[in-house]
Amino acid sequence: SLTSSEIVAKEQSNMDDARFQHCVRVSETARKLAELNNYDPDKAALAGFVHDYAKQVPVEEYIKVIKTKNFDQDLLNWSRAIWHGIIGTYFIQHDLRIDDPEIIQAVNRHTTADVEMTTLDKIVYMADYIEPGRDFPGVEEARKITYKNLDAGVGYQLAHTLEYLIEHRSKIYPRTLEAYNVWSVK
Ligand code: DGI
Ligand code: FE
Ligand code: FE
Ligand code: FE
Repeated sequence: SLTSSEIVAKEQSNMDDARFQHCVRVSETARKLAELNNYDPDKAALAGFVHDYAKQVPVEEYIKVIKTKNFDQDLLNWSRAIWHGIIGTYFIQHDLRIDDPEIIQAVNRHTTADVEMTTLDKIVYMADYIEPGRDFPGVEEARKITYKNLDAGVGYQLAHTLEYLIEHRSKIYPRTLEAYNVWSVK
């Protein structure tokens, strides 16, 4: 496996500085959420750090990986917003040599969430949403809810993401909708 400074160097060279700083803040926020929810803080910090490793991988490279690496071919109908979590795991395993199945699953689920979520899945999903660089209407409420109750944070984020996607007439990934039905519906 790679040393942590090798992981940091690879990550830094795979994205611009704004994205790298976001990953650092998600890592710190994930560590905090782990401490509050009795989860391994170092593992949460690593998962948070790598979660967007593949965010700026070129479209052509994604298409090649979907076609040659046994991914569901329906993924060709989506875009980088969906790919960088689900297929991002391929690049994290291949380039960063991180194989921990809990970390890989948390990255896979970090954009869409899922019907079943482990504590680490929830930590990464919420740290990405509430890290201190985020600034959108409702982020303060999201922080307050999430620091009090991680599950309630997941429900809050899914409902607001669905509202946002519908408002912009964006295509909803079925897993996002299925997760909303589990975590947000009263
Ligand atoms: O990678 P980040 O920007 O840090 O955050 P993220 O991985 O949570 O991605 C957020 C974006 O993903 C946001 O613009 C909404 C979008 N997204 C989430 N669920 C869906 C989706 N986009 C589409 N088209 N469909 C979804 O179901
Ligand atoms: Fe992301
Ligand atoms: Fe997210
Ligand atoms: Fe992110």
